[in-house]
Amino acid sequence: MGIFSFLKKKDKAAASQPAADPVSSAETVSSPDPEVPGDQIATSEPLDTRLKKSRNRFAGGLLDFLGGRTKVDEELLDDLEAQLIMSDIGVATADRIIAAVRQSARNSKEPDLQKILRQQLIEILQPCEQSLQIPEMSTPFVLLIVGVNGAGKTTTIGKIARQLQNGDKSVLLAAGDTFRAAAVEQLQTWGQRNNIPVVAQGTGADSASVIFDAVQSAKAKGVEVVIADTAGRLHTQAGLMDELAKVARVIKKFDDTAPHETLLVLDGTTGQNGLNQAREFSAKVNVTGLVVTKLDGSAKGGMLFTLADELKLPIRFIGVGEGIYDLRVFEAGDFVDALLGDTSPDGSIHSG
Ligand SMILES: Nc1nc2c(ncn2[C@@H]2O[C@H](COP(=O)(O)OP(=O)(O)OP(=O)(O)O)[C@@H](O)[C@H]2O)c(=O)[nH]1
Ligand SMILES: [Mg+2]
Repeated sequence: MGIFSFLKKKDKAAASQPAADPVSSAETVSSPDPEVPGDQIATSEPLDTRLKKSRNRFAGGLLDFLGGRTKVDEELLDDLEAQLIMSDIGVATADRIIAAVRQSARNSKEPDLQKILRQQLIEILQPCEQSLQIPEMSTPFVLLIVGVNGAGKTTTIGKIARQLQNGDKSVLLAAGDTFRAAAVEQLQTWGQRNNIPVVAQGTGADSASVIFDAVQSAKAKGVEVVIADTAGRLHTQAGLMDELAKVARVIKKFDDTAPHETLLVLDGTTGQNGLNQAREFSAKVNVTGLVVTKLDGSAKGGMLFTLADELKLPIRFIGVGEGIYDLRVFEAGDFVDALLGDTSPDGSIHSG
């Protein structure tokens, strides 16, 4: 079987066997399953349609501002920096973008500010464009999902599980959110409807032991991937934050290379707060990748640039809706294009 890759758009275009391609088969589904939560709003819309609201917030102001400005001087760059900061890009990152834009404009005889800006934005994100790979292993690949309350953890688990399932990977879910009464039920219901086993104990059970049991059970059944849900928590909840570190420690007793991926789920509408969350969670567990959700909503999108610039962590996926297929492998160029709008041959950008 080899390595399982969550496919990017360009990989999808190259794939000759659509049936073996989890993402494209997901996106071409035309008849949603009414029994599956989220399937009612399954979508095959392109990314720029899903990010329309974010684009209006991010680029709307930027494009109005850039329209008709031809001279690149310090006043313009100051104004541009202010616009970037208003789009949720942190000050330090905005500074770096402006320095790069200034340099690039100086090196060009007839600087095209929009093109230069687009290029700089892509350069910041590019190193974080690293899709999640699941290698062939003798023990289950353990994917631990962490984040604050309501960030979109459980929804993201459903979306990832569906992509794996469509790619013929066997999956088992661990109901590690033992804190909130409805959480175990939410995951169990979803698992039943999708034929994905869920290992759970009651509310109040020890999260680490639920996840440990799940990994053991997956090993016994030959299941390839375990996705472990955890309770939402704030960095100020010391007990819950310590519990996360314990979860990671306990899993290691079974397999000292696990968890193989710890995904931090961040709500894209929380702006700069995402950076603090990433730092706080990274202090407790070894965060190996990010998922930024809700980019279809009121997010401005600038948060990703700050995350990329400050943390250099892989951004594995972006969440672009509540539907089961609304999870995209992160691609820097695609994201920037969707955020800025189409660039026409004359270099001008249209926001839709
Ligand atoms: N619009 C939109 N909504 C999303 C996205 N991802 C998740 N949501 C919604 O966000 C809400 C919270 O999602 P959950 O998956 O329950 O979040 P959670 O992190 O598991 O929450 P807790 O378990 O309470 O900590 C739900 O209403 C989801 O439908 C997304 O990409 N776009
Ligand atoms: Mg949850």
